[in-house]
This record gives sequence, structure tokens and C-alpha cells, in this order.
Amino acid sequence: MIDVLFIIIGLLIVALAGSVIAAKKGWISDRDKDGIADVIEDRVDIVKDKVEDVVEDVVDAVEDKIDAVKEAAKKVTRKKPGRKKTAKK
Ligand SMILES: [Ca+2]
Repeated sequence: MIDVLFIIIGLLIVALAGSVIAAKKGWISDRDKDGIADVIEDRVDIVKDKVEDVVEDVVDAVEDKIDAVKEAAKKVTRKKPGRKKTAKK
């Protein structure tokens, strides 16, 4: 299992190194000449957007949960009007 992970990481590093070399050599397009191919930058942008969307959704869901908990806490702690505390014996 770990071997597979190392192979994947190794392939990714080789692919990345290859693309950087290819971009530097001008074999593949690189708009801003930073050594990272346009193809990869575009892909990263798409992934980033997706990650941001997911993070936003999670934050929204967490905020909703917090609001719900606050509401529930309010309901529990709220004193009911017109009802006096019963004296303890
Ligand atoms: Ca670039």
C-alpha cells in the first residue's frame, strides 16, 4: 500500500519536473514564464476553485450548526414568561 503511494508520488514528481523542464524549454506554453505550464496552472485554478467552494459550504454548514446550537441554548435557558420560580422547600 505504501509502495503504491511512493510510486504515485514519484510519478507526480517526475511529471512535475518534466513539465517544468518542458515549460522552460518552451515545448509547452507557459504564459507567465514561471516554469509552471499553463495546463497545470489552469488545472490548479480549477481545483482551487472547487476546494474554495467546498470550504465555503463547510463554513456555511458549521455556521448554521452554531446558530442552531445557539438557538437551542436560548430556548433552554430562556425563562418562560408569567411563571415564577417555585420556592424550594
Ligand atoms: Ca506559468
